[in-house]
Amino acid sequence: MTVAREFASVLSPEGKLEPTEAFEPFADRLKQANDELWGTAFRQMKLVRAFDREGTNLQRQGQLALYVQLEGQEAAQIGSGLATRPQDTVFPSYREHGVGLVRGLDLVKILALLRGVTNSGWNPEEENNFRNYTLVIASQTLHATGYAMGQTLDGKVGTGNADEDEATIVYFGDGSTSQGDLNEALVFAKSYNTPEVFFLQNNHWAISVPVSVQSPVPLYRRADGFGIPSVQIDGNDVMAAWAVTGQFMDDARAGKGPSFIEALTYRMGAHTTSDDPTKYRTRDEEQHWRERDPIDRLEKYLRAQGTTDAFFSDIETEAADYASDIRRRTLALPNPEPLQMFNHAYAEPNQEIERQQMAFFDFEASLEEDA
Ligand SMILES: Cc1ncc(C[n+]2csc(CCOP(=O)(O)OP(=O)(O)O)c2C)c(N)n1
Repeated sequence: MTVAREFASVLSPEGKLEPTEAFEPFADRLKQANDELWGTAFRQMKLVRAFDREGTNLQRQGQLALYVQLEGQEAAQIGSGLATRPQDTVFPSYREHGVGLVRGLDLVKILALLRGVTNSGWNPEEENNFRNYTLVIASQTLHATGYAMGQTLDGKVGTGNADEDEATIVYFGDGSTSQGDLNEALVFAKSYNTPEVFFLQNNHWAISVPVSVQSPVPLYRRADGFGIPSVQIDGNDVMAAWAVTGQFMDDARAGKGPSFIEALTYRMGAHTTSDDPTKYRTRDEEQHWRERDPIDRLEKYLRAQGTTDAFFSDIETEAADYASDIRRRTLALPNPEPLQMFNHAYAEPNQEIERQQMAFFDFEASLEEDA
C-alpha cells in the first residue's frame, strides 16, 4: 500500500501542528479558526461516530436492511462540511453522514432510508441544501455539475457579496473516479467554469478493489488532464480538510471555477454491513490507519491546548444520549402507506403512474381477500 508523501497536512497523528510544504498555500486560513471551532469539530466527529456505531448495531439486530459505515472518515467529512456556508449546496454519495450532520440534517432520515420506510427521505431545500443520497456510483457528480452550471446562469456566483454568492460541493469515492460520469462531470465543470469543489474521499477500497488497481498515479493528478486545480490532503486531518475546502469554496463562489480535493483517508469498517473486509485486507493495514485515527489526533491537540477533562466527558455523555435518541426514534418510525411511493415520482399528475398505482392497489386488495 502506498501513502503519498506530498499531501497537504497540518495536524500530525501525534496532535501537533506540523504543516507540510503542500499545506503552505492554505496556512493563512488557519488564522480564521480558533479552538472553539476545533472543539465544535471534535464534538461533531464524536457524535457521528456514535451514530455510526448505533447504525451498525441496529442493522445487526435486524432493524435496518443495510448500514453504510463511515468510521475513519470523520475528519474529511466534518472538516470539509464546516467549510461550507448555508447558501452552498452539497451533493453526497451514500456515506456522508458526517457532512449531513454538519449541515443540520436529522440523521434519522438516513436510517429511515436504510430501514426501507421511505424512498428518499428529505427535501434538500428544507435541509440546508443537503441533497439526497445517491447509490448509483458517481451519478451525483453530474447532478452537482448541472446544478453548479445553474448557479452561474442564475447570477449567484462572483457578485462580490460573500454572504450570498453560492458554490456546490460534491462527494464521491475512489471507485467513482473509474466511472464515466465523473469524467463527464469534470469536462462540463471546466468548460462552464462551474462554482464547484469535487471532494474525493479516497478510503483506499472500492468494496474489495484496492485503489492501486484503479490508478497507477495519485487520483488528484487526474484533475490536471481537465485543467482543474487539485490538491491531495491528509483526509484524517480535520484542520487540513477545513482549510483547503474553505479556500476552494471561496474561490468557487468568487467565480474562479472548479477545483478538486483528494482526501486520503481509510474506511475502518466494512463497505456496508453486507461486506466482510477480512476477506480482502490485512490487520496490519487496519492497524496502520487505526494509529492515524482522526478523532484521537484532534483530542491530543485539544488536550495539549489545555482543554479540560470535563469537556471530553460531557461530549462522551452527549454522544451516548444522541445515539440512544437515534435508536429510539428509528424504532418508532411508522411504516408508510404502500400507495405513498407513487406520490412523489412526478411533480405533475402522470397517467402511467396513476395506472401503476391502481394496479398496485388492486394487487394489495387481492392479498386481503386471500387472507
Ligand atoms: C454505477 C454503479 N456501478 C456499480 C455499483 C456497485 N457499487 C456500489 S459501491 C461500489 C464501490 C464504490 O467505491 P468508492 O467509489 O471508492 O466509494 P466508497 O464506497 O469506498 O465510499 C460499487 C462498485 C453501483 N452502486 N453503481
